[in-house]
Amino acid sequence: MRKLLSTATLIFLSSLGAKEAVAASVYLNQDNMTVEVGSGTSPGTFNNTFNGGQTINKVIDAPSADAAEFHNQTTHIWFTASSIGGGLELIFTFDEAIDINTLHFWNYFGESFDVDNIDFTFFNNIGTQVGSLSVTPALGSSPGIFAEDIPLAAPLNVKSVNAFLTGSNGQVDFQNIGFTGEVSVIPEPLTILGAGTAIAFGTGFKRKLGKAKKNSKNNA
Ligand SMILES: [Ca+2]
Ligand SMILES: [Ca+2]
Repeated sequence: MRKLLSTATLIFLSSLGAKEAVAASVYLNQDNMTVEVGSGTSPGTFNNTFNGGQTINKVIDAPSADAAEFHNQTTHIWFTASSIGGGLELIFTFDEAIDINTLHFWNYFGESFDVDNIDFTFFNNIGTQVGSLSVTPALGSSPGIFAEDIPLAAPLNVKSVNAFLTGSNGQVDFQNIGFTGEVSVIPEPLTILGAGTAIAFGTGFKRKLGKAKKNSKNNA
């Protein structure tokens, strides 16, 4: 029986392994996530951020993690908190659950306006908080601003991320946020059904074996 059960377990694990093997690295931007300004944003002003009908989407429009962006009115976000400690809250929602491993952050290049701290909170696909951590991004490059790649020890199976961005002087100015991760490997109902069938089969087989043993004993 133990042998049969472990065979069923092996089938189950190997099906998981097969899925992990095909999991590809994915860069998250406006193509596979959304962003909105959170209600936790402190009192303050967005300055020129939304001039001319521009939207918060310009925070996730970098086409790749290594793309350069130039600081102008159409590319950056600038928020000024009314008091020190205040900040901008952004909520990112992924199309599917992701195991995030890297943050890409295009910061402003001057200390008077750049982002000094980001508090991240992570949520799973049913909206339960699954972790949090803080990062202190470096100053951006100039004139072309490239992303700083920061390893994120984020929990697995993240569906949405809350980011609270602050500057020590109340200024929050940056170009983009992006993430890299892998699509989470969540066992599908069919896989679980398959494993269950294998276990049931094992139990039935064992019963049959027991019966055969009994019969041979009787015959002896
Ligand atoms: Ca941008
Ligand atoms: Ca600063």
